[in-house]
Amino acid sequence: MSEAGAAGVPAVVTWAAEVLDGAQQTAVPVRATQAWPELTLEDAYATQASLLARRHARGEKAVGLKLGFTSEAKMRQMGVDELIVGQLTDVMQVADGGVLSLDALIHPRIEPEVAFLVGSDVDLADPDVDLEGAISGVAAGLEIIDSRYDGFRFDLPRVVADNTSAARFVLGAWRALDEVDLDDRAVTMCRGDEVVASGTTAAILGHPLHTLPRLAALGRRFGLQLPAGSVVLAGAATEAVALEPGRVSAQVDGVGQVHLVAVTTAGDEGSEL
Ligand code: OOG
Ligand code: MG
Repeated sequence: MSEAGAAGVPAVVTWAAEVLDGAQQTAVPVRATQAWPELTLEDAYATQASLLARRHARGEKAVGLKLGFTSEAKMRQMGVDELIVGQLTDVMQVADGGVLSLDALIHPRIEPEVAFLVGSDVDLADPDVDLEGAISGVAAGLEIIDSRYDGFRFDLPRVVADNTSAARFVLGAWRALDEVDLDDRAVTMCRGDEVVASGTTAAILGHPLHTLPRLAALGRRFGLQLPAGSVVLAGAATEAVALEPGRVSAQVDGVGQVHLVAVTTAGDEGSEL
């Protein structure tokens, strides 16, 4: 890690967390080109932890973890080629079918997700942990990402520090994992009636369950936790698209569907409502 400041935390970590937290709260992006060129990946995860500690101190509750860049489509779109993990809180969750105001977001994008429900406590510090064995449910999801960097431009350490662009998420109804076949199922995202992204669950590391050992390894390396009841987003199978006012839905064949309605206070809900 970089040079340590007070309490052994590198000064750049505290500074980056404060700046990214402020950018999220004010919806004013940070210039990626000026954002801490010395930040290492270790520093970036420490920054993410510091950022989340600030949010938890404001009363937000940890509700799960999200993976990023588990599909070629996402890696290609963003120019990053390593799997990353970010953290979800209760205030990020929008009810299925709920209304999401875009006013507090910078340049939101939306992507379809496969979500898992962790049914029993797992100790990610245990190198032999069976995370798949602890999964009790699966659902279709939507993730709204909103990079706190200008132009949605970043590299690996910067997107990790920014909590992997996490902004909001929506979950469809849970299905029991053993009732669902996740192998090569169609994933479709629609804006109104128009299909805006389509892919397959096979795009997610070959099969969405393949993300779980990778998540366990990242969780162990960076000290993350996944108590019973946690949500896991396995990563988008398709590219993300710009989120504009209107209805957006995602469907994962054989699993279910989920939707939200995006609005601005100007009252422009789009024509699809
Ligand atoms: C980073 C988040 C990536 C996914 O599903 O791959 C992610 C970004 O694209 O800004 O959530
Ligand atoms: Mg995602």
